[in-house]
Amino acid sequence: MAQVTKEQREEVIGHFRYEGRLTGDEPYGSGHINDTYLLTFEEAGAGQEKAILQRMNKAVFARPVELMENITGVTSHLRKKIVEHGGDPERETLNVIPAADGKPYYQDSLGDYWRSYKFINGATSYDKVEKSEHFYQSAVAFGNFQRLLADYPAETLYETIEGFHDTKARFQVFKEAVRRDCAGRASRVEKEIQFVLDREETANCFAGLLSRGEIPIRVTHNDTKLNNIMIDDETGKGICVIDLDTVMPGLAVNDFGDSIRFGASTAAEDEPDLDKVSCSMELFELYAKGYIEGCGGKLTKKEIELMPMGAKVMTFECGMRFLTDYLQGDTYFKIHREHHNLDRCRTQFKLVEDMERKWYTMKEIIEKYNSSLT
Ligand code: ADP
Ligand code: GN1
Ligand code: MG
Repeated sequence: MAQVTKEQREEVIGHFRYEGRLTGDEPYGSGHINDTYLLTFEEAGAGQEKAILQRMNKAVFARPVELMENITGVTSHLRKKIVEHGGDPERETLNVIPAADGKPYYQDSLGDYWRSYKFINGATSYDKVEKSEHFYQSAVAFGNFQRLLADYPAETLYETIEGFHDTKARFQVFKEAVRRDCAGRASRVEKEIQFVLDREETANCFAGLLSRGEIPIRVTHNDTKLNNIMIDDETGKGICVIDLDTVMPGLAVNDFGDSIRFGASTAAEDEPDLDKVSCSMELFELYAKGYIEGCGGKLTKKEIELMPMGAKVMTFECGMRFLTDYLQGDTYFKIHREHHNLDRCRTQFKLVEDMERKWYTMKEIIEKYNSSLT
C-alpha cells in the first residue's frame, strides 16, 4: 500500500470526534499489517488525552465495513460482560471512537479506511516475554476472551479473511507460489521449500479433525501474539485483548498455538541467529496452564489434548506464509530489511523442528493438566 502522507492524516483526524488540540501524531507499534499512529491531544483544564488511529490494510482486509461491524459487535458484547462483573470497560476492551458522521470508520478521499480507538493508559504491549509472569497473564487473558465470547452468535460474524487458518488450503497456495516463482527466489530457498513439502500431513491435520466433527468451531481471535495483549503496568495482569481484525469463527487450538509460536520462542520472530531460537518448555507449560484456567472449563478434552499440535501447526503455517510472501516478492507482510520474510520463515521452521524434538515433553505437560480436569 502507498505510504500515508501528513496531509492524508490531517484530513482523517479532522473527521473524527476528538476533543482538545492535537499536539502529537507519530507512527506507533510493530504490527505487520495496519498503519498505526499515536495521537495526543491537550485540553485546557483536562490535561492530555491519547488516541490510536489506524489505517486498515485494504489489500489484506477487502471488506473493512464488515470488519468494523465484527469489532463493534464483539466489543459491545465484551463491554456488557465486563460491566456485569464489575470491571472497567474503558480499559478491559477496545473502545471505538466514532467518526464525525457516527460511523465506526472514516473513508478518506484516497479511498483508504481508517478507525480510531481510545488509548489504554498505564499498560504495555510486549514484543517479547520480559517476565514469564506476563506470558502467563496473557494466557489467562486470551482464555478469558474465549470464555466471554463463548455465547456470542458466531454466525453473525463475517469472515474477514477467507480461510485465514485453513492450513491445508495455504499449503496449496504455497505450492503454487513455488511453481510460479514470480520473484525468481525459489532456487535460493530450496531447503525451506523442502521443509514445507515434507510436512503436508501437518498442514492437513486440523481439516481432517474438523471434517470428522472431532473439534468444534468457536469464536476465536486468530492472531494471539503477545503484543496483541495490553499488560497492566502496575498489576502485571493482561487487561485487554486488542487487534480484533481477525476475530471470527475458528479453532481454540489455533489461538493457543499462535501464542506459543510467538511468546514461547527464546528469540524474536525475525532473529537472524538461529542458534538463539528454541521453544521454551517452561513458557509452554506456563501458557497452557493460564489458557486452560482462563477458558474456565469451556474447552473439550480433545481440544486440550491437541494443544501441542496447535503450537506446531500455527508455527508451521506462519513460517509457510512468510516463505510464500518471500516467493511472491514481499507483498503481504511489512518488511524492514532485505530478506526479512526469509529470516522470519527460518525462525518459524527452527521452532517447528524444536517442537518435533520436544514432542513427548509437550504431550506430557498437557496430559498432566488434562488428567486433572474432571
Ligand atoms: P496490527 O494489526 O498492525 O498489529 P494493532 O491493532 O495490534 O495493529 O496495533 C499496533 C500496536 O498499537 C499494538 O501492538 C499496541 O502497542 C498499540 N495499540 C493498539 N491499540 C491500542 C490501544 N487501544 N491502546 C494502547 N495501545 C494500543
Ligand atoms: C500479522 O497484524 P499483526 O502483526 O498482529 C498477521 C498474523 C501473523 C503475524 C506474524 C491479518 O499479525 O496472522 O501471525 O503477523 N496478521 C494478519 O507476526 O495476517
Ligand atoms: Mg497487532
